[in-house]
Amino acid sequence: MIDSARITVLAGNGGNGIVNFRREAFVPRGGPAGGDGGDGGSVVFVASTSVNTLLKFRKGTVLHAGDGQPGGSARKTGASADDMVVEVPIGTEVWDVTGGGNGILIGDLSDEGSRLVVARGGQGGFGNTKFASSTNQTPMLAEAGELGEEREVRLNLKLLADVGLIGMPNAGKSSILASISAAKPKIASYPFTTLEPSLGVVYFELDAFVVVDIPGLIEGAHSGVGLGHEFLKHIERTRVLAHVVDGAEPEVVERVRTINEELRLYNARLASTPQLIVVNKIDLFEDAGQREWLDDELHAAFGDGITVLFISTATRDGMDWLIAEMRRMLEQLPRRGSEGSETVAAANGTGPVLRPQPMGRKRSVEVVDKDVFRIVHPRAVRLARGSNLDDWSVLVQFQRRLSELGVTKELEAAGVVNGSTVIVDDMEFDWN
Ligand SMILES: Nc1nc2c(ncn2[C@@H]2O[C@H](COP(=O)(O)OP(=O)(O)OP(=O)(O)O)[C@@H](O)[C@H]2O)c(=O)[nH]1
Ligand SMILES: [Mg+2]
Repeated sequence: MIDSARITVLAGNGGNGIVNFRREAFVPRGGPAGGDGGDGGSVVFVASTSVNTLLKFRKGTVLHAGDGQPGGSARKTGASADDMVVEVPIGTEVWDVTGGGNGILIGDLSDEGSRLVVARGGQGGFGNTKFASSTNQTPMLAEAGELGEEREVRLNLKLLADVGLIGMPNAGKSSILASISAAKPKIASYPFTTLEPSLGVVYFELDAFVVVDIPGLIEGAHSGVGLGHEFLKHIERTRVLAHVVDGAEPEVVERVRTINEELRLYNARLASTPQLIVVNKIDLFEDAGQREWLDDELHAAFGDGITVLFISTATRDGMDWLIAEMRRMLEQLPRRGSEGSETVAAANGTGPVLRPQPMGRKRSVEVVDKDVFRIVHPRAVRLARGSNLDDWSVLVQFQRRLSELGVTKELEAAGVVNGSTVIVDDMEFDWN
């Protein structure tokens, strides 16, 4: 059972802005007309009840959102890419492990419809139209699109069980879990075989649900007798309880009643969780009448409305029926987290959006060496990448823009003087 996965997410790059001029008769260069690039798509996770496992995130999975298109002539903005929306199971934690180690928790998708922007798409670059001003009618600058974010993330799924298997030791709870899911709990003919809870995913038609098997309960469990007490908390949030009882032992009704009383004493809410009575080991019944007689007794004791199933994990008698009944009961109950208007709004895409905090503002300039400086201001870098700085007239405009961005001031504060070497992206020029 996969409950953890490590994948790469790549947001789309923004499209480049372009340098372009309107064509007019007798005018060598009409007004600037270079359009902006479109935005790159983001990778967005949405918590959904339609997925229950992380199985689709196989090792080496790369989720890659599309790139924005470059700008066009006549001020046409390039098309933005759609966000890549990926459904993940409710209860998925997203850890950024790009920097190694345990990583940083960037989101916890615990409610249906909650969204997390895992990697933000790059913004489109400005075309030269955006750089026109009263003093510069022929702007030669354009920005390259911003690169989309790239992250390594680990997904952790905190499995919340839908159905809890409860009952006295040796009733066959672990045998049931092993029979209906791929889980391999320890099974043995003595009480207290199960020492801690185990989970299994049960696939039914196109759906799946999670079942938890806990250690056997005995009288006094609520106050710490036996092993069960410590584990009752694991069934507090299950939506259905399957109460397993060994039908071949005497006093079936009494044993069911004892356990129910323990649940009530532990937490009154547990006593009202919908329950299904599962009478196991019917292969050991001596006469056919035993089943009918027990059925009557259980209904007389716990009401006509209670569902009683007779099964045998040994012969698999009634097992399909058991799965179908668990599914039916779950279907009749509200989905976990689907109560409340806030989550309903979230399901409609208007709910809270979790977004990783952007890093604090970074510096614009780095000192590389004595008298060598690098401009790292993101907009300046994109401008350098999107413009032809080999042309001195473009370089002049670029330097003016650096001053507007406040980069010049920082360069000077860092010690740049006439003749210093300034590097931006993969270009190098002398400062003056
Ligand atoms: N004859 C028969 N034996 C069964 C059946 N189901 C389970 N058993 C046996 O009953 C014993 C107990 O089964 P487990 O599944 O370990 O019971 P449990 O309820 O998980 O027990 P604890 O973990 O101790 O609480 C094992 O020896 C099983 O092989 C059944 O349908 N028929
Ligand atoms: Mg067990």
